[in-house]
Amino acid sequence: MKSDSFCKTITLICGGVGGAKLARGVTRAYPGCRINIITNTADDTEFYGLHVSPDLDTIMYTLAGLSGAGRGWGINDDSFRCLGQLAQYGETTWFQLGDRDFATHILRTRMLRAGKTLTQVTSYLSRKLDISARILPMTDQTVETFIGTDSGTIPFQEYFVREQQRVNIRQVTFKGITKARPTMEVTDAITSADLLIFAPSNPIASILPILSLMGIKPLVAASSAFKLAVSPFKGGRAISGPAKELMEARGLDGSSGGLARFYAGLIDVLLIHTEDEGERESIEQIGIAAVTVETIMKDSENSVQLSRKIYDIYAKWRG
Ligand code: FO1
Repeated sequence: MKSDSFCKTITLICGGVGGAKLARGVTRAYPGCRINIITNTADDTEFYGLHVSPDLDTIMYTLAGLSGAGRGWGINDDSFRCLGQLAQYGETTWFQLGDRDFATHILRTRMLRAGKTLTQVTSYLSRKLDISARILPMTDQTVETFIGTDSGTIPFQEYFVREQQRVNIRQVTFKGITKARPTMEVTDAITSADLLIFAPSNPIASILPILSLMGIKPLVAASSAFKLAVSPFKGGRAISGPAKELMEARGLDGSSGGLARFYAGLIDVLLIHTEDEGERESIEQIGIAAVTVETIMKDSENSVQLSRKIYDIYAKWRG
């Protein structure tokens, strides 16, 4: 599909795995458009003194063709010899950093220490990986997600990876969110968008940190772009990951209906799975049009099909 007179800039707002799948479809379906991918960084962390940005890396590796199948994170067929050696030295190694993946974190950390911003580092790495879409960290400042559990508060990666999401969630907080500012690149990507897409990422862990940055919600609400979100729920359950549990921890129903309340005032259309047809009425009462489609992206072809469907809905809306 080529760029046309009314869709020049597409901006995707996303986290890691669900975001990467849709980003892959959007970049293939709209090769002539300018594509911005605003990415969550609130689950960034440090291991062995290195800055790890899981969501930025998942998007980067997927668009570079280094990842996409299997686990959904890291580089396909990576080896883990460095991690094995760290284990022999008695280090904790529950976070699986592959050998090739280490290269990204080493370079990123060196550039950050030399005074580059995360936006500049991401742009540099993307260029080296021949990625044409602009991958934009939501902020250049530090925001950290913490999960309050029955036995204390832990950083997000400890909850997600070390504890395998098996703990009871009482609270989700974003340390640093009130001080952090979206970058100029991020605000430009929102104001210049013709089509603004919220990916089927975890609404609380991935989308909420972006929406919570100062000025972002009003900017999205006021944007003249066509605004659409893809639901990560199917039949009242999350397609993958702890989206339902985290929504409930924030007092929202973990379903497409709950998601419509989450996006109230921010989007025109919510794409829901065909199994969620029964939720249409409650979504439309909120003032959001619901469209049922196959939202599951098992492979690259599904991602392209979903992206084309989004375009068709947008084109119809534009008239
Ligand atoms: N997720 C896991 O479930 N287990 C891992 O060991 C793991 C390692 C990892 C290494 C680098 C990276 O960029 C991501 C990694 N992830 C891993 C994924 C990541 O922790 C989560 O998918 C996101 O934080 C949730 O968006």
